[in-house]
Amino acid sequence: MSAPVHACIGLGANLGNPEAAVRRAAEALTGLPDTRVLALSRLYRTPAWGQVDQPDFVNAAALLKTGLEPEKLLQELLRIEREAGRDRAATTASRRWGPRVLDLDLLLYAGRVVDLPGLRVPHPHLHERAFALVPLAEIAPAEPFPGHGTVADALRGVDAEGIVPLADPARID
Ligand code: PH2
Ligand code: MG
Ligand code: MG
Repeated sequence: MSAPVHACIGLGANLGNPEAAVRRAAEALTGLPDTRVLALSRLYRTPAWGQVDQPDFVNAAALLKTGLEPEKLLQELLRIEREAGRDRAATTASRRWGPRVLDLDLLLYAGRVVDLPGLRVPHPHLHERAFALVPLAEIAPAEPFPGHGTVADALRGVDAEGIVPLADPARID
């Protein structure tokens, strides 16, 4: 087991009940071995990026402290996606950036660069995705983002138009 480090996870969904899927996935992160969830952002409604003819997404971000190596952490994220009903074989090849019931992305890991088949960290599109940077900057603005300074630095380079927090369901006034 290695010394625990910060890892940043992006959560997203836009099929079925995306809000419930993101909340359930956040809950599942709390059950990961050798890992603590240090912070979870609010949930945001975000316009679809990359392929715009699909429903809006619900996105959020989580900051973990984990002893899992990046490959092992990725395996756990893929398991949570599968348990939420995501079938990669059915969607990935035909619809890159298409709709999904749940997407968990390893965005940043300990300020490190990882370049393996199937796993690149920082996530190769993070610096251009306001839907990922806005929630992440809410909980981890100072997190190092190799090649881009910090999360807060990267956020200044994107257009956050149309990204709005979901109403807090507990609040009645
Ligand atoms: N995920 C994608 C493609 N486009 N757009 C938004 N708003 N949110 C996402 O999570 C998202 C996307 C592929 O992973
Ligand atoms: Mg993704
Ligand atoms: Mg993904």
